[in-house]
Amino acid sequence: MRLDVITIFPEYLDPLRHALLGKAIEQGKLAVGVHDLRQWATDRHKSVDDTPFGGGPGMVMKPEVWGPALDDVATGSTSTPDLESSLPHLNKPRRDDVAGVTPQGYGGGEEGIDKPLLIVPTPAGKPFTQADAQAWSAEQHIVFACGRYEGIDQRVVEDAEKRYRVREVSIGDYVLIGGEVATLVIAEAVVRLVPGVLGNQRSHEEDSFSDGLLEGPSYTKPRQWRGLEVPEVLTSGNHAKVDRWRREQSLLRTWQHRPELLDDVELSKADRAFLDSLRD
Ligand code: 6GU
Repeated sequence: MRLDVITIFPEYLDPLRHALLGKAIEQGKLAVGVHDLRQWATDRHKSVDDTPFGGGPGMVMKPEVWGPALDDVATGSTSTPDLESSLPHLNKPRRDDVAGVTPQGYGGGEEGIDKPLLIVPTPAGKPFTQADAQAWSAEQHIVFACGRYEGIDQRVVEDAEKRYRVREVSIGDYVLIGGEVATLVIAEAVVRLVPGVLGNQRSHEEDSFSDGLLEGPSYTKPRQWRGLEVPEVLTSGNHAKVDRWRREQSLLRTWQHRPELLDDVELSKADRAFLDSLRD
């Protein structure tokens, strides 16, 4: 997979070189290019924004700068070197390393799969979900356009449809200063699902959201710590009981923190009985 990010704050994207993503770069499973938008500014002051038509506060990012930037990045016609991994990596296999997963697209009508995917992070976008992360993990080339200020001239997004499949997405109901941190969030959620990057297939089949429920609590040794015991069922050796207990912990957490998610989950008779017992 190749990721390109266009931003006026390239150093903000440095975390992409570290940890899991750094390892993916090191292993050749990921290439990342971070591009300074000002490269495409044409005036003496390298300005990238201007006052909004119709008046109002803030500034809007200029189409004459973003247009050529997106043209060049779509075709790889840039001079920026790719990011290097921060890790002098110990090529030590992890205890849970197994073959990766098969990425799952959304299925059905693929619009111009040849075009790269352009992600425009914006609080006015469609909510980003685990299903998007799963689908995008099968992409060859994803470009992120990070806007600052009051956003990017909307004609840039419209025009980009010629060369990209464009998605305007939000990572939550709050406002960030710009799209950079949202890009880090989305990139991490997507890249960890690229086959061979995370290592352990089961660990994301059991992720919160993958089955529509939140994950329950986890425990490790020691059995007793600061007077607190690990739940007895987990040390019982009874796998059926452990599975049932974990399912109920997931149901409990979801009921406590995200009750609306329960509307879209397939519930067994036993699940319903457990949830009914909570409501009493
Ligand atoms: Cl994706 N971008 C910005 N700038 N703010 C946000 C956001 C994205 N998602 C929530 N707030």
